[in-house]
Amino acid sequence: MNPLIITAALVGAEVSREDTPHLPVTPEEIGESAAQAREAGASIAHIHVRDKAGRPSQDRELYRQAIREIRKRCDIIIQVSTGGAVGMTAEERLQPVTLQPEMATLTTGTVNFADGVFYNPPGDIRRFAKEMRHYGVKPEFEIFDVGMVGTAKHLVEKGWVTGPLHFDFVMGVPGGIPAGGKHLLHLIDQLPEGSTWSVAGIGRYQLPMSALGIALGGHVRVGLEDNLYYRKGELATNTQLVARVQRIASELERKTAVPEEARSILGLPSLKEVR
Ligand code: KMH
Ligand code: ZN
Repeated sequence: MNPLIITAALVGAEVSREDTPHLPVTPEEIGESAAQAREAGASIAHIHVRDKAGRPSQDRELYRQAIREIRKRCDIIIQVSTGGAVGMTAEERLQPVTLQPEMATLTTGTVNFADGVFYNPPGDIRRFAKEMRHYGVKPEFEIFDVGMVGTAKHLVEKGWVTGPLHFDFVMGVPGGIPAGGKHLLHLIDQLPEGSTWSVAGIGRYQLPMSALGIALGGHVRVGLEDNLYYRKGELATNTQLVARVQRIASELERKTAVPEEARSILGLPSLKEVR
């Protein structure tokens, strides 16, 4: 099987330090958490940033600092969020794309998100895709429900996104597609030939969905953005969550990709060419 890409979703926007003391919030903490996740087997760091009060932010300068802190320490692929937090405007959310990170998320539809609405109307989706193309940023399609795959394919048909395509199925958000094997197989079925995919299970679904992703030849996203617990009642660190996936993959005879291998699988240029 192809080497496994583990994405570490280190921060997120919905979790706070009150929920867990292990959440990285400052640029230095995000840099340190990314380096530890890389050491444990992650090849992509999916990041959000926080302001001084720990609130979710999409501030370009904060992203610049976080990216610098990560790069000081390691070669992990840096993927910024353009989802931000529920309620943010498109302008706010797009800020980190202008820093030309290697990757950014692109959600291709609106979805209820617990008590809020994660708003992604067609005009915004097109705008996000075009900005990413303009700045040379590879999108990761963030799929919270089945219809979003069709919208992603439409962007490709129009030429606003070009391959190779990468999808992340976020499963188990209240309001989105439930986490489960049948739903995952259905999502995989919708993908254009040659696409790569990863799966992120929310909360207690993180572990079983990771195991399915490994076994089915896909890739896996874990981290505190999606799940706070190692097991019931026991808070996790990002490193522990990544290391567990690495161990399961190893038991299943699936090698874990280092960042340069992940770049090659995803069709990204080598870091040496970027630097
Ligand atoms: N915080 C969610 C509303 C992304 O990073 O692109 C959206 C999100 C997805 O986290
Ligand atoms: Zn995110």
